[in-house]
Amino acid sequence: MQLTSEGLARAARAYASDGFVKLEPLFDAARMQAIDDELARYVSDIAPVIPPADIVFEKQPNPDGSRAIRNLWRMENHSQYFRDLALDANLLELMRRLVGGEPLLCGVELFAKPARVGSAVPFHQDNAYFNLVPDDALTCWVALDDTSIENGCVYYAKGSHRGPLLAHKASGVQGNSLMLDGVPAVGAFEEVPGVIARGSAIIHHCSLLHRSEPNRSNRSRRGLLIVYRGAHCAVDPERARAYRKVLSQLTQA
Ligand SMILES: O=C(O)CCC(=O)C(=O)O
Repeated sequence: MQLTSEGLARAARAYASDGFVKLEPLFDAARMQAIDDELARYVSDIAPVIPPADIVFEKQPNPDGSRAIRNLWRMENHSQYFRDLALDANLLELMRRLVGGEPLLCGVELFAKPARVGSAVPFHQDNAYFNLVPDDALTCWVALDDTSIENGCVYYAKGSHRGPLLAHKASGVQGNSLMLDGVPAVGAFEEVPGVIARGSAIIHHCSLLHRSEPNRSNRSRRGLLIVYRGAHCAVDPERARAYRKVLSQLTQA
């Protein structure tokens, strides 16, 4: 993907006003095939030997009884391919524009949402996890499968990134420890379903409210997430302490 300067400006405008922007497509068929190949290698050869904290399984097994991967975290630490993909010069140019400074890679992740057993992600703002000031961080969510309402696409609350960081509490969901404390008032925001084709992506701001539903279909819904922040952002120590407190309550429970 290489955006013209007009394309970059258009993407930056949509991102600033809505808190998210679609890139249709981001990667071509050859790149998608290479990502699939590396992911297959990752699952068969790498996942069995990564630290337990870097993989989360669905509570429910696959219909054939096998364990279903829900999330893979910190993939850039275990695969040079995914690290290089995230540090692609064209991608970094776009991220530089959107985070308003030098983009730093925070992580490459998989939200797998397997057919039938893929679980929901509660409403949250990513900055409840990151605790960054200013909140110049984002996620580039790349569709490895076509997404739909039925297979659990992500829903984005348009414009909600302009509000403050809201209170979050422990969610009890493995893989997504935090959820918004309460639900946004009905009609407060327009919720936009992120229905996109394989190879397309949606970039969302870390203060944007978003969520996803279970995969009720027979089709997998894999998202590869690449997270960046501006080098000028710093972690707010007080908020980070509050987040660690929630985490420690979870591990003691
Ligand atoms: O993929 C999903 O279902 C949720 C993704 C998410 O929470 C995120 O992109 O921050």
